[in-house]
Amino acid sequence: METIASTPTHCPYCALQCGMNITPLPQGGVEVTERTDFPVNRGALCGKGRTAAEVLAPGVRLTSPLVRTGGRLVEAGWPEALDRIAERLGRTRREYGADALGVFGGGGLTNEKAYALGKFARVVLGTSQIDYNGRFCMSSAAAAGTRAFGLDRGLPFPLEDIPRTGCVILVGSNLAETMPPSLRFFTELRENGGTLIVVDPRRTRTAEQADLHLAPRPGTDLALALGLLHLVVADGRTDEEYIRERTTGWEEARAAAMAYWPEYVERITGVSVPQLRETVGMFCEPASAMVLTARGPEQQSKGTDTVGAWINLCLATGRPGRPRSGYGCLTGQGNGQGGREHGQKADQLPGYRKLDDPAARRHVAGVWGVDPDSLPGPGRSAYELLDALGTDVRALLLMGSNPVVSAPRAAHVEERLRSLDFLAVADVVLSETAELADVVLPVAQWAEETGTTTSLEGRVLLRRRAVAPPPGVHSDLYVLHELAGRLGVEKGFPTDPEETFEELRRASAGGPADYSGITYRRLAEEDGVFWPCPDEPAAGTAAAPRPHGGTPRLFLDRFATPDGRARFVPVVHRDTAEEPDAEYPLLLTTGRVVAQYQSGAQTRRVAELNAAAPGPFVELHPRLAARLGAADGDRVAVVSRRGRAVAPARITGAIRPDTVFMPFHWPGEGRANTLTNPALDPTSRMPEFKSCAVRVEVLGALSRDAPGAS
Ligand SMILES: Nc1nc2c(c(=O)[nH]1)N[C@H]1C(S)=C(S)[C@@H](COP(=O)(O)OP(=O)(O)OC[C@H]3O[C@@H](n4cnc5c(=O)[nH]c(N)nc54)[C@H](O)[C@@H]3O)O[C@H]1N2
Ligand SMILES: Nc1nc2c(c(=O)[nH]1)N[C@H]1C(S)=C(S)[C@@H](COP(=O)(O)OP(=O)(O)OC[C@H]3O[C@@H](n4cnc5c(=O)[nH]c(N)nc54)[C@H](O)[C@@H]3O)O[C@H]1N2
Ligand code: SF4
Ligand SMILES: [Mo]
Repeated sequence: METIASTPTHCPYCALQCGMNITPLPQGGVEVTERTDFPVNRGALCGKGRTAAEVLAPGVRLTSPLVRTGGRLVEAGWPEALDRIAERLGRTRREYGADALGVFGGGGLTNEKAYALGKFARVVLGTSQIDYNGRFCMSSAAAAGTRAFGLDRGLPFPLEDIPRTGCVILVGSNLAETMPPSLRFFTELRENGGTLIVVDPRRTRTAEQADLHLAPRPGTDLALALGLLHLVVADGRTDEEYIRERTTGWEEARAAAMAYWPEYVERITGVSVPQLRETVGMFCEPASAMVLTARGPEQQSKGTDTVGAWINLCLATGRPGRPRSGYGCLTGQGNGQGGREHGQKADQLPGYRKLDDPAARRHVAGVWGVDPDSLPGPGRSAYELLDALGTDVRALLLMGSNPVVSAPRAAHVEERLRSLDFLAVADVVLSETAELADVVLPVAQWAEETGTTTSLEGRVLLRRRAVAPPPGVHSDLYVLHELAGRLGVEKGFPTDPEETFEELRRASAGGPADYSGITYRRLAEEDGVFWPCPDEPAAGTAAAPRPHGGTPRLFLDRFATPDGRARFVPVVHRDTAEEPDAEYPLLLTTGRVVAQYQSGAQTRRVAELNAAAPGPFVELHPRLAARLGAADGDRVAVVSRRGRAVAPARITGAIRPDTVFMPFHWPGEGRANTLTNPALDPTSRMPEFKSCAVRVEVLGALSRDAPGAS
């Protein structure tokens, strides 16, 4: 009997990038099986990864371009669809100038696509108006990491260091649901005698694993970190030698923290003084310790300073750049790390270079074969770009995001998208955003095309093509190639991912995220390569040089700042942009459930996942529910200054009584982002997804109120 070869590859969804095998089935379709040899997940997959192949089915995904005709989206051929896009982009540029063209990308796109999209915007369209959904994700941690260490790589060490450290403070991550196979590292940490502290306003599945759970009021992590630093200083637990030799700016940061007396911090955060003291003891006692943050403290209008405060705590206790120690951010999307390095961000060029740096412009323009002066400057951040649609920005090309569901103040964003002169969307499914488009292009998916991603560890991985896409489907690189040609740029947009990667290597060479020593050949043989990996020998002898091995652990000798020292940043606590008041007395926070991914565009199309998580809900504490007169399952309206969302109540003692929680995976009346506040962090331009003021109204239970319903 013929055996069909299976292809080792990686999951299409989150930043853990679990290894999996894909085997084509004789009857059509593919099977996903575990792959035990990949060290990060060692065969474990969550339900999303296990069922990912269902979205490849022709009935589920798009297989023909759609062009709006007489108000409706109707099937069309590729040449017609591409001609329409090129013609409309060209016309808009002639009438209104290049900055009337917008581009919106995504952290799920491979490195090759993110690179090509950024180049397309700057070289073909000539617009500065490009940004991407990573701005909604880890941009605050990225900004704080760059400020303190001179470099942003989410985790500066591999996950395998976690079980061997002494203590981890996990701030606002629910990884038991958002990256289930990674929980193993924390279980092993505790088995090895280390301790886990979880900071989350909810007692999540992750918090249940912790030795200590702190449940602060949403948006107060900054005060919490300052209070812990105050106690570290007061108890004489600072590492003076480390501070002297490896940092600058301590005096100012220390002075700023000294105002945060434990009792004052207890009043702001709701975390008790004994718990603060216990945390400091657990964190300072062992020889090694880590702080890891995720979206809880980061998606705040003070996210950058909040992460900065946690970094200050790590620096004062001598953690970063020491073995099995330091600060890390748990990046979220499949290529959330690589997607922020290669130029789809408003202020950035490939290799994590800065668009306003003359040397960076010269280098990249040289690789691209264009005049450095022809490259536009930095543009608007994601929310500001979406907010400008229909006014300054009149035509948009969108690839790899579904902002109708995932952007803050989503009803307004939807209205802005509708007001565009022209919207083109490339997607694998007809997302809620694609439904608004003038042209929709059906693109290939992870199992159907080769490309690289960079995981939350900074590990560059090869995702391999295992099956051919169905007829009628082309890749994102083909889309950019064809549009570039139609807009007069014949060269420089190959459809082959490896050819694109070869150019990315050269563009990134010498930059902070240097990929020049990484090749597809190497990635096919190794379990990924950690950047930076310059194209120069780093080991072996002069006679027998060996290629650079990549950099699993950063900062061991020096930080990436000009003087090699980490920088303390003096930060102070500030209120949430919208504090509760008489009219809106509660705080809403938002997040995820294990069975749905992001805007749900892909996972809402998988039956097993929908059965597990069929729709939105509102978590209410029993005391709050009693005060409101809400019973479990009652329909409740959550109302903010931006709008109203309706979903069933889920009553649980796992949440603070002053806080309500909604997952954001669904469109329609239960869309959490109808409510959220687009107040932006001044540095990272991250919106405040994790706290806004709301009130809850009970609409009544079908079972109790509606006659005849039961
Ligand atoms: N199942 C699933 N997995 C995913 C995703 C998904 O959509 N679904 N998305 C992926 C992506 S892109 C990302 S970014 C990651 C996100 O991964 P996580 O950051 O783990 O996800 P969230 O649920 O957004 O937020 C984590 C926790 O923050 C808490 N929180 C809310 N407000 C605050 C606060 O003010 N302070 C603190 N300390 N905590 C707070 C919430 O209660 C929540 O439990 O997940 C990735 N993995
Ligand atoms: N209230 C609230 N809102 C949030 C968050 C929150 O915690 N709370 N979290 C924010 C965060 S962290 C994130 S990352 C965003 C994510 O939100 P979105 O940016 O909406 O992310 P996805 O839902 O993953 O959308 C990706 C889209 O691209 C398509 N796609 C997948 N692969 C490809 C590809 O290779 N090419 C193309 N062209 N398309 C592809 C998918 O089908 C899908 O329609 O949501 C943010 N919104
Ligand atoms: S944890 Fe993330 S990478 Fe792993 S299978 Fe689940 S969604 Fe995929
Ligand atoms: Mo994210």
